[in-house]
Amino acid sequence: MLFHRISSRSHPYSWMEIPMACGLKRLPVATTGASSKRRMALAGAAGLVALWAATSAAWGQNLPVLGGFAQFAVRALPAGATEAGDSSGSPAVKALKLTPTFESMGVCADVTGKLDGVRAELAYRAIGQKAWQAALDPVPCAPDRQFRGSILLLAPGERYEVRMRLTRDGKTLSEAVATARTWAESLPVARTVRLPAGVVREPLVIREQGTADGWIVYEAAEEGTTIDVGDSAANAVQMEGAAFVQVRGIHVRGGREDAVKILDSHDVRVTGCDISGWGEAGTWQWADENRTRGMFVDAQGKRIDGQSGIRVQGAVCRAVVLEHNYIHHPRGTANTWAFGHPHGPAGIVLSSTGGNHVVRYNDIVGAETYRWNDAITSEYNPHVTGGPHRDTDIHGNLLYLANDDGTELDGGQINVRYWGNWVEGGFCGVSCAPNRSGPSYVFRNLVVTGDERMATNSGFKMGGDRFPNPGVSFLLHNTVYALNYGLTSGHYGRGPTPIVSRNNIYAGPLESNGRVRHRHVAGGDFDFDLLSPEGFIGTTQPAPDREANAVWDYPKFVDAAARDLRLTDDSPGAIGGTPLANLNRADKTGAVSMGLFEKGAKDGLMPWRLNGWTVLPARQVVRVVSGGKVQTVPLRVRLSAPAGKTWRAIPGEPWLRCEPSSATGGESPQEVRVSVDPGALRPGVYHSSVTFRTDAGWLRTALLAVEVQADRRHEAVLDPEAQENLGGFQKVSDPQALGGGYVTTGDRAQPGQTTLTIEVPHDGEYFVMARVRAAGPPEKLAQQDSVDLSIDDEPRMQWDFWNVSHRQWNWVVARPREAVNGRFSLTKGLHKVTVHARESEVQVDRIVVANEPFPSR
Ligand SMILES: [Ca+2]
Ligand SMILES: [Ca+2]
Ligand SMILES: [Ca+2]
Ligand SMILES: [Ca+2]
Repeated sequence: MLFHRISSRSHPYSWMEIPMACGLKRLPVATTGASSKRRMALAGAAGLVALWAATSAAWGQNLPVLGGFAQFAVRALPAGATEAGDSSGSPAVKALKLTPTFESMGVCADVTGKLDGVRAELAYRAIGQKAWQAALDPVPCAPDRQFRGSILLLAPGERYEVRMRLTRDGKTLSEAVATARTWAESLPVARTVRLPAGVVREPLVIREQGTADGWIVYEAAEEGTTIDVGDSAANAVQMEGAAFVQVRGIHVRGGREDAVKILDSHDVRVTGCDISGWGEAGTWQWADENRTRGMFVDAQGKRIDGQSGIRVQGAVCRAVVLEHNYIHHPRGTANTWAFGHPHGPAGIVLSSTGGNHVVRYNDIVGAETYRWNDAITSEYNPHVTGGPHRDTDIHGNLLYLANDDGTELDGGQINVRYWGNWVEGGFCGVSCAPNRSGPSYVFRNLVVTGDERMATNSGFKMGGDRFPNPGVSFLLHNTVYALNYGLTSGHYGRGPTPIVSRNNIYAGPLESNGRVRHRHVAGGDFDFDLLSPEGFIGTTQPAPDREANAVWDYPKFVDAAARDLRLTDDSPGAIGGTPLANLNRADKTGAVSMGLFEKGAKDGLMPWRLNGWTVLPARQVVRVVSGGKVQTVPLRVRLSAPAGKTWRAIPGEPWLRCEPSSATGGESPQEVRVSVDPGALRPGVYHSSVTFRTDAGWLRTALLAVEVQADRRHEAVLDPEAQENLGGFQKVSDPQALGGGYVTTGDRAQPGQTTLTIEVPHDGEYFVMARVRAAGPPEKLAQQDSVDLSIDDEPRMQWDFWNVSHRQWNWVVARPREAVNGRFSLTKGLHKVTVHARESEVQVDRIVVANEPFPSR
């Protein structure tokens, strides 16, 4: 066997800390009677939590070191303690339950017997195959007295045998085998309802139920069906109490609240729909200082939030498949964190459902002025039933431009799998907080961050210990290209939460990017990742027991700007990963590539879709002049079976055009010329897109960052070190800096200021930029990344840079909450632009004010 199993060696994940952190009130209360009293007396608060019933992730025992991966075993009980429940006798699997999707199998094993030191192993094989394949070790989930795990990357419509073994000290104690078939791609259709061609103004309401052997399919007319209800109904499409129903290929427009609502329905599919124009735009408001400032409110003054392209709601909802949908241009947009938690539209919401869903191959595409709150969101984040809840797959999706999270997995996260997704633009990429029960598997995703202000918290947002027995989150083989942190933990409680991180790349455009902020001395099983040397915050770095086998270096990507995040052959991390069961294989030399792509991957295209369906480059930067001439950029489209025969291009903006806009595919790539008409665009950066759809329903979206320059640049440039009067700023001579020097706020922020007087030639919009750096240690960058800004005699505005390095100079555009889009209106004449010291160790090399957000041309 090519992979090794590896124990987590010397860093026990000490759950003994939980009660000390959170108090007795949150301990499990299931035990009663004399024995529990005795346990309490003997073991105290800490010992109680160490009972099997609460040691949901008690790994790190002295298991033999065999390789690179965490093993999970039930931890030994404290001396004198006894177990609750079915705790006597030899350990055994009482029931082995399999819950399939198309490509995964959730495994839950109820176990009995005396379990301390017991480990479970999982293996699988397709019926008819001889050899068992190893899967990742399942984890003990104490409150349910279960071992749980997932088998990944299976074939659809195939019957599999799954074997669980309980072992202690390498000896098998009990073994159980169960079989189940993964979901088939094709549906047995009893009846097809053809919808009328053209525009239908009535909502489509479905309360029907088919059967497992006879689905009912609602399908668009050959010529196309648009259901456009405007504001006349809450939803354009509504399923209520439906079952074994598919809705396919329709254009969905409007709906006062959500475009598509699936309420208490099971075994339903929404396939290949084009969904836009729902919800309420609202009014942006400023008046209410505390509650709604900076948010969009309805006529009653209420914040608008959670209006979704597709809403799945209610405990009856199970086995809901949302696939191949193009979800875009809601009526509203979300505020940024400049005004507190974002409120606004979502692409998909999973709200308190029964779980076991699949969300795959959707393009949830925002635009510069149509930002998601979360592209895929959970209701309600702290509930076990929140979000994907359990036995759910989210894969192969594009999630573009959220002001909060690309995806929330928040909730139970019981056998939730998230892979092959491309998250682009977001304050956070993927939220895994809280993980109430676990385990969840987040693997081989591309996460690129940056919200509307180009601000980032982190690529992965991980939980804490607010709830007892948090579940394990596996982060495996992801590539995080973040502007700030690669990962932060401690959300939902400050104490530790179980994370297993392997073979990930945590990086970004600056060398300080991708830092992992995991505060806790205990907990967190991180190893074999590629991190920047600035990297692991919250412990001695590199800690001997954490990231012991990491590569502390900067990756070399094929073309990060084009979002080809493959590693070059000579990049750090091209070897150095660890073999993982069910997920990778070492090559002939024993090497495993870190990050999202295997070595030798044919293209760097995300998200994971069918072979033979590519649109490249995945992203490009286009420079045009405001009011100027049309600029054309090429895309290469390749389409072959089974992804479809023909394709059609859908520009994401009225100022984009594609030539040709449709064609028949073929083996050789076709060139599509995308023209950008900047005639009506003000100077600025516009995150936009072109989406391609094939006749078989497959989507691909290419991203365009359009930089619109001013027709004539007007700029004022200041080297602050050349100023006479700097207040508390100190001058530093440095031949590497522009103009031979810079100013710094020093180790303590003194009241310093530097003023640039500019003559504005015309009334208009201007941007303020600065070339900055932070001098202090990288773990303190967050305390070294802001100044205040004032214009003329107006009040000061806080200017957070969001992205600084301690070594590299970086240009940042001011986007304070008073001007989130960076635009300041100035009238013709003289103006004073003043930068005031605010935090320590901030270095300012140059300040530029220009009528476009580019520091130079
Ligand atoms: Ca949420
Ligand atoms: Ca969120
Ligand atoms: Ca700060
Ligand atoms: Ca300078």
